[in-house]
Amino acid sequence: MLRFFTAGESHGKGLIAFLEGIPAGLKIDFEFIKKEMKRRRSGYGRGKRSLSIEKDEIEIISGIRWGRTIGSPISIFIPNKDYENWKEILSPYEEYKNEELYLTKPRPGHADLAGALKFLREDLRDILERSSARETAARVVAGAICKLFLKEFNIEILSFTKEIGGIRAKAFKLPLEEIILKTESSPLRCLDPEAERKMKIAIDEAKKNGDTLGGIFTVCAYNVPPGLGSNSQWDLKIDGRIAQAMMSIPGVKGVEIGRGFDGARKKGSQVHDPIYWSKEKGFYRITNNAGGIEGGITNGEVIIVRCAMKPIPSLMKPLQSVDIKTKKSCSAMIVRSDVCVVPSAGVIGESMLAYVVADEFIKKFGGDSMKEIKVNYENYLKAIKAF
Ligand code: EPS
Repeated sequence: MLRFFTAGESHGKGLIAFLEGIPAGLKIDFEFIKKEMKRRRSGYGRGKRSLSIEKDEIEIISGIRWGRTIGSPISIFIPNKDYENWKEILSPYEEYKNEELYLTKPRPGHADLAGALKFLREDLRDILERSSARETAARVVAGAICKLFLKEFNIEILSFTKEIGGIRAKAFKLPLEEIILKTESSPLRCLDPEAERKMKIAIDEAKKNGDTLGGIFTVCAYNVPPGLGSNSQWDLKIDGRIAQAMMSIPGVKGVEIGRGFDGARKKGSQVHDPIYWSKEKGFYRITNNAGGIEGGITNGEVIIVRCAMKPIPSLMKPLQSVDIKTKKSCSAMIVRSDVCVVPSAGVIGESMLAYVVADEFIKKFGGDSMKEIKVNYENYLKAIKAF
């Protein structure tokens, strides 16, 4: 079983990613991790901090020796470069406490007020520091290791931007390599250049108006074997686990798998994917409306997940709010932020999907070492072939 946690405040000393359960002997490609961190930090619509302040260099604390995992918990530290400017505000020591710095004007749509009520905190900073999407840097470092693990079994995960500010990209049927090539050279990680041009204009417009934009991103996992997840109990269904993982990404308000909500408007005969068999391929489908999952179990087709992200709640032209100290009506606080983070959210979605698929893979094929898990996996593939 894989376990994955993060810790750290947005402007604190740094973030920690903790990953336990990756088998021993996995080769760690540090360049790959570096690239993944950069992919998350970049994108048109990002603000000053992620583009020019943070570097997301990683420091391995444990679990990796001489380039390979050793089976012990992996912990990784990501220092926050911006901490230099926040040392006193984020200090753990009481002598730095300063009530004049309290933030008391919650942003509608942010965790500010709900969190202040939950933890009974008078300074909204105690809430917003942890609910900031800066935390997702730690998810991506853990996700990169899960991806490296999955690559050993030829499983690849990618994402692309489907929609920003209501502008929808055309659908393309492209091979895996081409999707990767096109998204990696696009500032919005979008496959449709015409839609991307309009999305960029919409982002510029939102920025000019002190506003923000949300959108939709798609995450896919290729070459996943059939049989991950289970139909036998509600909390073992892999689609349920994926939905929870995706919904945990800051700003995500909707998740669909395969045809999702659109399938609800169609007849059964139009939605379900007919089954075929050939000696070379085994069981296969021509369509994939199920998004690679049937009955909470992977069916061997590509896993397709689509996530809806609301616009960022930190507005330069703030909405109506109430001061939690005075209870007087006010405008919500204004804080430095991004305008649109949908392309980054796609990369974070890849990490979350990589974590769930790697966890299910390890559960099914077991093993404390890569050698052991590879033998178990080969045996399962043979059993499926002979079925
Ligand atoms: C974020 C607000 C911005 C972003 C940050 C997430 O930070 P700040 O308030 O310091 O300007 O830059 O994202 C990152 C730093 C990052 O690496 O993703 C927020 O409130 O969610």
